[in-house]
Formats: sequence, structure tokens, C-alpha cells
Amino acid sequence: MDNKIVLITGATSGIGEACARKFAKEGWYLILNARNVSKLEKLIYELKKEYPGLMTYPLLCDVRDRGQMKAVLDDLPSEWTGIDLLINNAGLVIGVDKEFEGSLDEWDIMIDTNIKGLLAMTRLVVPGMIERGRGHIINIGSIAGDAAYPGGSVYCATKAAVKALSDGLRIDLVDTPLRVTNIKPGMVETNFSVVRYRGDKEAADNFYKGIRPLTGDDIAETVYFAASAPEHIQIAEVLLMPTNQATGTISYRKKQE
Ligand code: NDP
Ligand code: 8X3
Repeated sequence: MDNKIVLITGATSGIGEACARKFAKEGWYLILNARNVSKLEKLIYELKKEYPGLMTYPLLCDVRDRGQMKAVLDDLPSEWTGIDLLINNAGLVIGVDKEFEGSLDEWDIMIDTNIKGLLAMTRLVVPGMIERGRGHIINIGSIAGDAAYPGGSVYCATKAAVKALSDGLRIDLVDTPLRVTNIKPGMVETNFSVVRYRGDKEAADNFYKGIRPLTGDDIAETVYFAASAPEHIQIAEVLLMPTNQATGTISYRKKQE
């Protein structure tokens, strides 16, 4: 296929979905990973309606399931194997518990998704990129990886790991044409906070009250900027946040009436 191919993990919501829309608009072909078949079918239907020439390939798997991930990647038809860009986006936070009080099971889910899922996908996709002599890996890290904040220690640790894995991969690929980018957003209004507050939509909405958060589209624009930079430029990291956010813990919220 002549068009470039991007594989996006966690493509059915928020930042991943916004990336799918942006790259479709820019004429890329999409391998869209999701674990929920009906959400993925709906997204593909909408995308094809908006971009009639678009080619998509559904990559159904939970990124925590290494065996399933390998099987679906091994099954890629030959015209889809030439992946130009991997966006490791699937990720989540659950809870705001203290490190000595939270649930080990919920922490496993975060660690297995945000670290081990990203690592397994990288391990499976990057060798082909090296063989083809081209490729770019964009990891969705977070401002949370720069410093821990109250009630976020495990999530922050997973995003610090994403930074270390991005930096390590960049070092390991230094003698190749491949590029590695870590995009580190601050507050972005997606389904992320609903998951953080275990489905409590009101608590999630309150988190964004009085501040204008970033959107998935804002992040997708930044991801696309990094992906479309001239090949001799490697955008290593981007930290971006709302104008009224200064760090992971310091934000200004307008008083509500
Ligand atoms: P959303 O909850 O809106 O989207 C997360 C996506 O990841 C969903 O499509 C979800 O699928 C998918 N996903 C979660 N677990 C798995 C899994 N095991 N296998 C496959 N897919 C999975 O949140 P965001 O778009 O905000 O989050 C995307 C990334 O951005 C995450 O890595 C997050 O840590 C990061 N981030 C988010 C910020 C924010 O403020 N929103 C800020 C900084 C970083 P499903 O719908 O099936 O659950
Ligand atoms: C998400 C950003 O600061 O809400 O990674 O944890 S934050």
C-alpha cells in the first residue's frame, strides 16, 4: 500500500480515537486496536463514512494479553505488515488511593496495561520497522510521569516507566532511522477521569470544573506534528497542558458561581 500505516492502541475513546480521526483525515491507513468489538465497529463505520477512501484494519485484543496480541499481529495480511507508526496509547488510571491503602488488583491492571502492554506491543512491532529501515514509535506518557502526586503513585509510576522505556528505546535505536517520541499531556477531558473515579461521572466532571482542559484533538494534533516532522528531526518529548495548569499538582480553577 502506498499510504502510510499507523497502528493505534486503545483507539475507541479519547486520545486514541482523536488520533484515528486525525490520521484518517491526513490520508493514512489505520490499524485500530481495541478490546471492545462494538465500539470499534462503530468507530470504523463513522470513519469510513467521513473518509470514503480510507482503509482500516481492526486489531481486536486486550493489550494485557500478550498471546492474543501476538496472534492478531501474526494474522495481519501482508499488505498491512508495513507499519510506519506505532502509537502506544492504551492506558488508564483507577482510583485515587494512597499507596498503603489501594487495591493490588487495580494496580495490576494499570501496570499490565500502561507498562507491560506498551512494552509487548513495542517488542512485537519494532523488529519489522528495523528490518524495513523506517518507523516511528509514539508513546502516550503523561505529566504524571514527571512527579508523583497525592493518590496517584502507581499511575505516576507507570508513566515514569513510559518515560524510561521511551528513552531506553531511543538509545537502543540510535544507529537506525527509527524515531521515538514520548508525548506527555496534562489534563485532557476524555473518559479517563470517569475510569479514574470508577464510573462516577459527576466526580469526573468536577475535576474539570473552572478550567479549560485539553481535548483529545489537541493531543492528536501534537502527535501528528511529531509524526510528520522531517525525517532528520526526532521530537523526543512533548509536555503539554492547559494554560491554567502549571504542574501535575498546580492548576488554577475559576471560582464557580
Ligand atoms: P480514555 O479512557 O478515553 O481512553 C482509553 C483507551 O484505552 C480506551 O479506548 C480503552 O478501551 C483503551 N484501553 C484501556 N485498557 C486497554 C486494554 N487493556 N487493551 C486495549 N485497550 C485498552 O482515556 P484517554 O484517551 O485520556 O487515555 C489515553 C492515554 O492517554 C492513556 O495512556 C492515558 O494514561 C494517557 N493520558 C491521559 C490524560 C488525560 O488527562 N486524559 C493525560 C495524560 C495521559 P475501552 O474503551 O475498552 O476501555
Ligand atoms: C493524566 C494526567 O495529571 O490527570 O495522565 O494524571 S493527570
